[in-house]
Amino acid sequence: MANDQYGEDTQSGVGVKEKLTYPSMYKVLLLNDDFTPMDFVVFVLKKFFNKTEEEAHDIMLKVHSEGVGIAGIYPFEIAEMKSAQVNTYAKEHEHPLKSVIEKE
Ligand code: TYC
Repeated sequence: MANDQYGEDTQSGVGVKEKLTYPSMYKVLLLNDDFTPMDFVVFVLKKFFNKTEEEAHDIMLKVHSEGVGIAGIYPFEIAEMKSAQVNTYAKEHEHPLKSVIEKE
């Protein structure tokens, strides 16, 4: 075995096809409903998706008028966690706000 200056094996990888892929990304979507207060949706977008007041307000209005909108786009585990956090938080506050994830 031949090692380079970093102690890495430089020989036995011969013939092994190296393939690096990027993680698939998932959209975290917010769904409209008739009852969740607009201020609560804006608060959620700031709290869980690090949006500014203005960004959060724009997204909330888009969801309100079009039925669905993108809160953020993340690798699967992160998207799943944020979506679950929103659903748990909304439930705790007795609002019907729902989030789902969708492969980009
Ligand atoms: N439609 C709600 C209302 O009129 C506001 C709202 C916006 C609810 C976005 C959910 O994801 C949502 N109070």
